[in-house]
Amino acid sequence: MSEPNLTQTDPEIATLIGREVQRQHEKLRLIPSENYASKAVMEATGSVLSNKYSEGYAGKRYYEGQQVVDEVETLAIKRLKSLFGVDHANVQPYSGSPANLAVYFAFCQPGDAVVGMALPSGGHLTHGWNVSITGGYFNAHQYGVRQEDELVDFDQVAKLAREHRPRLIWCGATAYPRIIDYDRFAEIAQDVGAVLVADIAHIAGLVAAGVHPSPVGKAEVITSTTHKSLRGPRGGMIMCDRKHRKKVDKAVFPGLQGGPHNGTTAAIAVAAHEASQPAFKHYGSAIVENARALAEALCGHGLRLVTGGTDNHLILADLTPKGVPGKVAAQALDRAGIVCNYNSIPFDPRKPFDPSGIRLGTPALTSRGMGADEMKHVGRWIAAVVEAPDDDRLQGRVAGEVRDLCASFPAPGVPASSTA
Ligand code: DSN
Repeated sequence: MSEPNLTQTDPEIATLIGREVQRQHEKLRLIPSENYASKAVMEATGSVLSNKYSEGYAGKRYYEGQQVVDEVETLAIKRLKSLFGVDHANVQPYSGSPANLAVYFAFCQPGDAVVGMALPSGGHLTHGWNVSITGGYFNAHQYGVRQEDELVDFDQVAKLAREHRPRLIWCGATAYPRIIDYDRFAEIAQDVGAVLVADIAHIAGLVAAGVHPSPVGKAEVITSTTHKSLRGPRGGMIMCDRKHRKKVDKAVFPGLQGGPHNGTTAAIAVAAHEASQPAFKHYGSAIVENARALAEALCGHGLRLVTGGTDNHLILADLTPKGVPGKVAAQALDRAGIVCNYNSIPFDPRKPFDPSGIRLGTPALTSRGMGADEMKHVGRWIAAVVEAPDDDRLQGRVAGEVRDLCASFPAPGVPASSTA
């Protein structure tokens, strides 16, 4: 008798996954940190490699049977080194937060000073925000953006660096729609002898495609997730200068983690291969063009965008002038088939769980092959729903139009839906 499949073994979970398949087919996924990984990436992720334990690194493991895994991990590292032009890559971090924590462990003692971007200005929790372990165990000083133009306040970065002489300066963001100026950050870090760490989680795909400046040669350490604009599996990585290799590897294992997730490692290798193809350059450009087109459409419909627009994959809309809280808008949009997240804006007078903004991004829509024409429709739908978040009939009508649009743009990596 053949082995039972998921539907036979656990129909409840199989049904839930089926519903998620349908959701991913028929909704517009505009959360900027989400994407559709390719079928090849999904296959590698769910492969037999995840049955294997491999604590250690290639050639130096604590378990036997690494004939295949050693080659897989070596290939992933080689491909990332070539894709980003770095000396070293560690592909074992389970995701972005563990990657960042490993960097603290490699370079800092508890209580050491660090400088990072504040969460409400667009930074990540792990860049030293107070509710994160990174804000609790280290002496974290946070910079923000300038009130007048909502761009990184480099005077504040320099002042904090001079005052506190941090071990690490973090740059990179999760809700910042403009180019990160790595030269300015590197200058400040050099002046005070700090290690500059660039967290490129959101923009890794844009960097790989050459449509956002690369931090290589400016930041000694670069961290990232692998599943956002890079279109890899859910995972993390750390890239660094040769001189930091040992420290970084030791911090990840045995410092912070046990066995790497080998299916993920293989899928990172696949994603790095895909990102090295000429088509990925077009993909990266299209993400940015789509974000610009969506930003223009939203501005045209009277929405206020933080910094006035975008240079990357991400848009932060301040809904204060519309008198609609971000959460109310995000929930109404979800009912209309448009999925985004509510988000704080710089100097937000509202609380993080009920902030003034929504955050939108174009990587997933671009993976479906949508372009500037589609962004105009999306912008119109978003503006209409935000104007009337209680209008159920409008949301139902938009959800239908969204479903029709999605039907013409198949979602990569998502199996055919039985109902879509
Ligand atoms: N949670 C991610 C994001 O949505 O930006 C960052 O880790």
